[in-house]
Amino acid sequence: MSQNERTFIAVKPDGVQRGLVPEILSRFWNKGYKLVAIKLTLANEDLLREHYADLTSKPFFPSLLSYMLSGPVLATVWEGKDVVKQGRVLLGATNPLASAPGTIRGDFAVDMGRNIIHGSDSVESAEKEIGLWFKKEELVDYKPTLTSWI
Ligand code: 3AN
Repeated sequence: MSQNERTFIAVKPDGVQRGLVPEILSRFWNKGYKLVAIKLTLANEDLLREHYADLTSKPFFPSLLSYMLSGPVLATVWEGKDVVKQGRVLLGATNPLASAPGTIRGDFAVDMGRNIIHGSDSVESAEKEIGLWFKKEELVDYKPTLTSWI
């Protein structure tokens, strides 16, 4: 845990096309996190194979791949205290049947194969994922004026 911990959060193609981007960004801002990188991007297969390296042998991997390639993804990096774990709390459980109301998946998803959003599951994965999706110069280093208010 650290004040400067960072996580990678991606709004998946279904979340982007359902117009959920403003809602999702608000939840992270309202919680008190600092946005340090953001871009709308089309993933490619090589990137996704690295991003989901631990899932490539799963039976659902081909459908996960085509889902993630089906439209633009909003890739973001957020910074702040415990942001990796807190980000997962804001997301809700992977399976929408288990995700509590009040979480992003609990409020907006019904299908595990279309669960709107990705969030890093550990500080190590966050570092790997940030490096995969962003160039160093895309991470904006600034001091928010309201930090001390949160
Ligand atoms: P999370 O995204 O919550 O970290 P992972 O890493 O286990 O969950 O799975 C990555 C993505 O793979 C999920 N967000 C979901 O889109 C898809 N996925 C995981 N398990 C299944 C499954 N059993 N059936 C279909 N898709 C799945």
